[in-house]
Amino acid sequence: MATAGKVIKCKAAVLWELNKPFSVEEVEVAPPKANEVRVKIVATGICRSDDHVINGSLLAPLPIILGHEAAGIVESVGEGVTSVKPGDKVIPLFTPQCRQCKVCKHPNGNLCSQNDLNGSKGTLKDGTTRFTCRGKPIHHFLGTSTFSEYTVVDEMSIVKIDSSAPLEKICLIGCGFSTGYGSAVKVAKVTPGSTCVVFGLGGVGLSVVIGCKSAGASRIIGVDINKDKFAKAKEVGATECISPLDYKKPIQDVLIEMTQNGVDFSFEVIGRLDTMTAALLCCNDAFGVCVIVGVPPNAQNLSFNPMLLLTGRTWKGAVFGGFKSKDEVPKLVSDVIAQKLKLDPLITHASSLDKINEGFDMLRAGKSIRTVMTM
Ligand code: COD
Ligand code: ZN
Repeated sequence: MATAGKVIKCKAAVLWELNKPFSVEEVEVAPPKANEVRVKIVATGICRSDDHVINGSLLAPLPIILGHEAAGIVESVGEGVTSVKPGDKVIPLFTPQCRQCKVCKHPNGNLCSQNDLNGSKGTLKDGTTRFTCRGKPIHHFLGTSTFSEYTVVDEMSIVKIDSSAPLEKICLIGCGFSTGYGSAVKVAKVTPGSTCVVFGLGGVGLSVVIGCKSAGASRIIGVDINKDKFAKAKEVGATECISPLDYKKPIQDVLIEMTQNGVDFSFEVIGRLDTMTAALLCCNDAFGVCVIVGVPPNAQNLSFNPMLLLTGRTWKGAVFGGFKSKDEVPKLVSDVIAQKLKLDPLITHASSLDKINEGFDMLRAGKSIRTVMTM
């Protein structure tokens, strides 16, 4: 490509300060160094976790280019890159898979030790950034930074996908869909005939519902304070939906009554301590499994009576649906292409990078599930 080895000037949405709108402006994107890949982003979704950075509940260094749910095409590669080449369709991976660390070598975990989720550095693996804007270095987000026409990622944070994949849909595999779906099928391991409850019916929560349904759950109860979310939840598989605002009793007591002593599997997909407690309490005390999917507010703790676990409950969590990203994303993409998995119900709005602030306003107002911006 004519741009290989050169700095690319392009448009990106830069977040300079917390609780301020993005500024869409020209940035310089340096060429990839060794073991790095420069990608032309084709489509990127707006996820609540990006908003969590803006409002300070997820810590990341500023200024920063956010965005972590995307699909694109490789523009150029640095020395030593072997798993992708220019022209390949790819998905950036906010949970990398280095294949060298203890977690990557373990059959079960997926939180590669090279992840930038905990105590975010905001750089690539070598500790530096490839973005500058108005002469200042701009941080990377979770090794992905997809709210930019071009981005640079480490090779461990990108995977080649089928060349026939529709990028404006498949981008949801980069976060929301996989996070929710995997939480049901891989983390909870939902069983046929079981009863499940999903707290929070946003893009991730709906993907949990889809996972519960595909695993054969016979009863899937959606819980949300916004009743506008119920129709879509039922469309993708919820058998009933309730709002905590309609009851005087705590919602866990309502659910325990509805299900004769609690559900088999519960999922918290909001990111609030009170609903995390309710999710734990509403699962059956002897065999219930509760999965934390939502990101809790920064530096807040829960305290609870250990008897809740001693009786037999399981309390667990995972990022990215427990999927080992480089290994499992291509298969998820193939399942979408084969129409075994459907992403269409999750995409409510199509937009562009110039309208990014409007896209976030719609998410905050509860009006959108997923807005996908095409570049
Ligand atoms: N009770 C019931 N429902 C509520 C409440 C409440 N008190 N408060 C809010 N809700 C509902 C809202 O009405 C909304 O429908 C839903 O909860 C939340 O949905 P969204 O659309 O705001 O959010 P999502 O689905 O895009 O994502 C939410 C997560 C919290 C799961 C998000 O942060 C996430 O993706 N976490 C995954 C963890 C992870 O891997 N993060 C790293 C990159 S995402
Ligand atoms: Zn996300």
